[in-house]
Amino acid sequence: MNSADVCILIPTLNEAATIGQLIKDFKKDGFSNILVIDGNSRDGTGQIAEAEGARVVMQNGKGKGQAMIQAFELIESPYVVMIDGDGTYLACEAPSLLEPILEDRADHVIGNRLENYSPGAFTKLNIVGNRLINIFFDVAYGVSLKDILSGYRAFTLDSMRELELNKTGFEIETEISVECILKAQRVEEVPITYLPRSEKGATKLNPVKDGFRIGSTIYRLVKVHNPMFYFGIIGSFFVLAGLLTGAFVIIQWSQGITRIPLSVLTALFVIFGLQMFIFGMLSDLIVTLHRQTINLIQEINRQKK
Ligand SMILES: Nc1nc2c(ncn2[C@@H]2O[C@H](COP(=O)(O)OP(=O)(O)O)[C@@H](O)[C@H]2O)c(=O)[nH]1
Ligand SMILES: [Mg+2]
Repeated sequence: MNSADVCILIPTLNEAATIGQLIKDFKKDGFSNILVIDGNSRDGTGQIAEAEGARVVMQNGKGKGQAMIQAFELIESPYVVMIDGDGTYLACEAPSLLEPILEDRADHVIGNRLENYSPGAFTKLNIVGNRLINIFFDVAYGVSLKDILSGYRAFTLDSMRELELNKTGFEIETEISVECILKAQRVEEVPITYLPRSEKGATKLNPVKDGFRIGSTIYRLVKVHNPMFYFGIIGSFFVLAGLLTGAFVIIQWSQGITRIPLSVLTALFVIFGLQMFIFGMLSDLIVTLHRQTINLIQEINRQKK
């Protein structure tokens, strides 16, 4: 591999404490094609990056997601490594992320932080939140990925161009992971080191607010992949509510009290809940048939080539 074929993409927002060293490390390892997409930092991040020889582009909107989407349009190198500018990831591990791609085993490689992280790199809340989000993702999408929120990734330009991305904030990694699954890309995970943030720079991620956004993104996007899961959760919620009110109605009835309005409500809950399951089954059918059509089209396209 020619290292000029690899674009190192770094989103930054006020990372003056760490960006210089990170760029130096990449250069030392032979990667000189470095693109910094900066969120109009006010601490001189952009100037430092430029002085170290990176190409610096100011993002024209807000949020890490918007920055990444904008940057993806600018890249022309066949391989891309994306990495946070906060010094929590090691530049020297980029080759191990690229390896599965260069060996043509994968289109998209995720650096898995959760196997080998330094003490203090994650807060307790972060680690619990990360694990829950990954379990939720795996159940919803039927895959076994361990760290879908990782910010250290490698992929091919072609595979990245296939992804349809819209999220502007910290949901971007979630959306990338979902899109890789929806586009049936070959995704592999490689264990990486994860270091604590430097004391000088604080995280921009709010664990509760962004955690909730990430969870709801996983849920909303699953509709077109696994509709039974999507509608099943709504259905279960209503059936459960119906069982609770129903139990109350029966207990009261056995004591000689008849609760007519609550009985009607129980019936509505249960009927609506079951209807959601039927919706789920029908949508599942549509998605399966659609997938077969897409596969067929891809097969025909491949034969044409
Ligand atoms: N361009 C740009 N970069 C951002 C923005 N928000 C965060 N970043 C960068 O994205 C990377 C990850 O953000 P960080 O706060 O470290 O999130 P965490 O790693 O999930 O805690 C860092 O390099 C940030 O500087 C933004 O709005 N615009
Ligand atoms: Mg970070």
